[in-house]
Amino acid sequence: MTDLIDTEATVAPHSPHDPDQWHPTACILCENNCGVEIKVSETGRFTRIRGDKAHPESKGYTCEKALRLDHYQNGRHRLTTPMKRMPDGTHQPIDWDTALQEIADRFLAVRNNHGGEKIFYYGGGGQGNHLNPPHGIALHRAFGGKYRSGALAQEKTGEFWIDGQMVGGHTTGDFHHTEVAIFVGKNPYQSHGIAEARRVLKAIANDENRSMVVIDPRVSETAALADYHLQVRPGTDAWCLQALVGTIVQEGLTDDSFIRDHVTGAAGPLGRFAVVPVQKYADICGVPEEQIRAAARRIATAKSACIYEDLGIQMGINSTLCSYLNKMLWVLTGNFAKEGGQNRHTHLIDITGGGRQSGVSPVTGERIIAGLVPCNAIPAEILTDHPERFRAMIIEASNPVSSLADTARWIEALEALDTVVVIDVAMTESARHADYVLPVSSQYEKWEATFFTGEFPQNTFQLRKPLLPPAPGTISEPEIHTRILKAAGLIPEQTFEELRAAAELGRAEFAGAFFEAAAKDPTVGAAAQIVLYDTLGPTLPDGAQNAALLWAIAHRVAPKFSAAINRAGIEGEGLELGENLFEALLSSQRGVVFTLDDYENSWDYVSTPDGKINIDLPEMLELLDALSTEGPTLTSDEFPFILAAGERRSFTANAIMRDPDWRKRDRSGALRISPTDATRLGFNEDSRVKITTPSGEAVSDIEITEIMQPGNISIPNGLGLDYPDETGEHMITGVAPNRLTDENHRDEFAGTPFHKHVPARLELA
Ligand SMILES: Nc1nc2c(c(=O)[nH]1)N[C@H]1C(S)=C(S)[C@@H](COP(=O)(O)OP(=O)(O)OC[C@H]3O[C@@H](n4cnc5c(=O)[nH]c(N)nc54)[C@H](O)[C@@H]3O)O[C@H]1N2
Ligand SMILES: Nc1nc2c(c(=O)[nH]1)N[C@H]1C(S)=C(S)[C@@H](COP(=O)(O)OP(=O)(O)OC[C@H]3O[C@@H](n4cnc5c(=O)[nH]c(N)nc54)[C@H](O)[C@@H]3O)O[C@H]1N2
Ligand code: SF4
Ligand SMILES: [Mo]
Repeated sequence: MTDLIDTEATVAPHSPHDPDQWHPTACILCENNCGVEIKVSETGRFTRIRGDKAHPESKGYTCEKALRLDHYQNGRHRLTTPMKRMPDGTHQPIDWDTALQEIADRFLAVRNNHGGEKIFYYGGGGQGNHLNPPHGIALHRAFGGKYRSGALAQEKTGEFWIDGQMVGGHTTGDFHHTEVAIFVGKNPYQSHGIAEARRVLKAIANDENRSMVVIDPRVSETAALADYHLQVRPGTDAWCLQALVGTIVQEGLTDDSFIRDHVTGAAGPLGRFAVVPVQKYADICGVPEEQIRAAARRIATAKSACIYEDLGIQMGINSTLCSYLNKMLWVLTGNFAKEGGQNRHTHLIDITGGGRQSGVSPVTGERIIAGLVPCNAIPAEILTDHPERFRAMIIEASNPVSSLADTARWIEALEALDTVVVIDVAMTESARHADYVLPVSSQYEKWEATFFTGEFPQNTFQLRKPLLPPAPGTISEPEIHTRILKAAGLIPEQTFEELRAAAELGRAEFAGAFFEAAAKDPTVGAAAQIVLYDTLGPTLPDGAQNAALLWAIAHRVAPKFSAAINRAGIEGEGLELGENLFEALLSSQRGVVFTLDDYENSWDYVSTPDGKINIDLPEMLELLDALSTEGPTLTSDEFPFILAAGERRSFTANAIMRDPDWRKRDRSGALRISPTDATRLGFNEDSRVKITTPSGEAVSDIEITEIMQPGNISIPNGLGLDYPDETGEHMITGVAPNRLTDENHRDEFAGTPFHKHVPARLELA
């Protein structure tokens, strides 16, 4: 096998090795990316992990998950050689050069025969690894690729669109300082999403002057801390939220001077909310009217309030409409651009694409929001004889067979493609259906970072150094993409050589040469991140080649956010500011504050034509008018339960953690059910039950618990993954949620799935 191991990948470890040294890095298991410090043994094990107190955002905080990251780094799932699928369906080792040349040739064939836009890119799903997708997207563009997607298009695109229409882009809540925190379908105690989440939640719960409003059908850990838990029936948020907003409008609790000065198009929405039948809608959502009214009054009369909405509505029915209604709670009460309110923020890369729609998908005509084809539409973009169908696919840092609706359809779709390439650390459920599987170095073996930089008033970024050399046989994504690009001959080697020579002279010389090359050859511009990696990259200190794209990013955002960058202590203006920002990002191994704002600066980032908040969104008002006045109707005699397929628990982390031993409790991820339902069906704690939905079935352990309301059942996300045991035999632990979900159950506007609202029935297995 040694001839299969890439020589460049087996460079000597950092030496001398000190097992007692703490290395600063970050946790990669959720979007908070808490700063941590790790001790690494001689054999590469993570022996100790603790929160990094010097990290400007997490300040030493972690949850229990970070402490067990060794299961990610050193699990038995790691791949160490590229694999190629053989005609008999098995995967066999192949050397890197052959694999990359074959991939290049096959993508060229698709481009030449059908057009580059038939190559689809799916990636960027990771919680800690965002340096790779820009390189993957660059490669995709260089081949003429046009369509792509990623996990955000199965959760956040509806909200992105609403924020985009209203204020020009993403908003964030100031939970550390707010008087009233509102969580809609969000359980930050487990899922985080706000820095130091549990500290913040407990501080609010323990302060009699502050309140928490939670809308959730379950008594989640967060709901248990709430002052107002509106325990809705699953899927009834559109009615509950209207009842809240209706109360605010009808009881004269709106902030009229704020609306007059800062809001455009209020008349239409206000007219509708003025006639909401609050009592009736309270009945539909199953929450006492007085409780809704009390929560509405508390929100509207507070000094400040802010909101976090998440999968409980974003993966539920009426999800884009619910996002719109949610935002009414902070707009109509004047809670924008202030301490404790909702705010716009800066970014390094705007992963929301400003929430803009850019056309529709080629076959099904679904809205493309934030540049992403709705995930639920992708199989239908492949499984058709439509001439515009996708023919090839690059999948990296994502596992769509496991993470997207309807596993069986996804497998069928991957099998139908001419060429599928999976780039991952593991032989995933998706990789099993790929023609080529390329093993990458883990996130602790390469320079990495995330672009979940969405904080306000201070925004931070952390560039992480590798703690370990690449695992034998692995290389990092930018190198993979560069080699495929070169194997396809998409940019002449001479261009790279000239740019490398310019980079040796200095960054000013490099900038001139780069723009000249891009003007001559559009592929240089299309593949800019790869070109930077291969030319500017080698000049960066400490081998930080993967971070070369930060140079372009720094120069792009410096003019946009110059005042905020200066306030963060990064000095200069114009090109000098861009260079200083780049240096600050490059040396941010414990995190750096790159922008610092005052609350009123939120208005600087509002990019609507009149600089006001626009709430006149005809598409949403139409949905509102068309909404049933009777409540949701997805259950039936055949499927009487509503299954929430994908709850966040203390040991779940999407599909990043494959080793079931990682989970300290609840190893198989039991289905949660109320005592009332369990008794009625004759289940006890030891029962194994069969879950049946219109699209699949599965067998699960159960946990009988008062936190579930009757009629609502819940399984965790991130289980049902394949993992080899000590003897090498493959085992699957727990239920794979997307064997039970349906691609057609999706939001009519943004195409986001109804994973929290799957009709189901249960019986003893
Ligand atoms: N531990 C852990 N943390 C994670 C992750 C993980 O895998 N594990 N994943 C990360 C990712 S990628 C994301 S997107 C976030 C998601 O974070 P969350 O959205 O907070 O997580 P969920 O548990 O999926 O859903 C939140 C709540 O929605 C409720 N819900 C279900 N149906 C309804 C409904 O009809 N209406 C309302 N209002 N609520 C409903 C559920 O009861 C649940 O308490 O978590 C992140 N953090
Ligand atoms: N039914 C249901 N489905 C869901 C959800 C739900 O609640 N219910 N939640 C959804 C949500 S919100 C999200 S965000 C998605 C996430 O789903 P995906 O976008 O598929 O992302 P992950 O599950 O995190 O998978 C990440 C992959 O990256 C690999 N990986 C780890 N490190 C690296 C690296 O450095 N480089 C590369 N190339 N690969 C690496 C891991 O092995 C894993 O295969 O799941 C979604 N799926
Ligand atoms: S999983 Fe826990 S430790 Fe890791 S980033 Fe999220 S909150 Fe922080
Ligand atoms: Mo997510």
